[in-house]
Amino acid sequence: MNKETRADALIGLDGWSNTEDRDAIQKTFTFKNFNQAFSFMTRVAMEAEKTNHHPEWFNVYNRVDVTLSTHDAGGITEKDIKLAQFMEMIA
Ligand code: H2B
Repeated sequence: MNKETRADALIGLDGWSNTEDRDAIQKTFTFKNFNQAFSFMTRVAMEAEKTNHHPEWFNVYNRVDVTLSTHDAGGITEKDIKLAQFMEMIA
């Protein structure tokens, strides 16, 4: 995905930014508690399986750090933007 396309996509994705050290995007989601965070993760997991596109993430209590990249492509693709949009829709 070229720089312009990505920049445009990021404008519509609140709180998402480019990862420093690799071609990926990231966001930290903060919820009220663990239950809310894990519910979010469960819904994202269903979508990930459906679309065969999976997040890298790290959870501590109410926080979920998400990194999205298309491993097969070695960088960001439309699939990552779609998954980020899905996360925004349900968070
Ligand atoms: N998820 C992500 N984020 N990137 C991929 O390239 C990818 C994936 N590839 N989920 C899929 C699974 C692939 O490994 C399997 C074999 O279809």
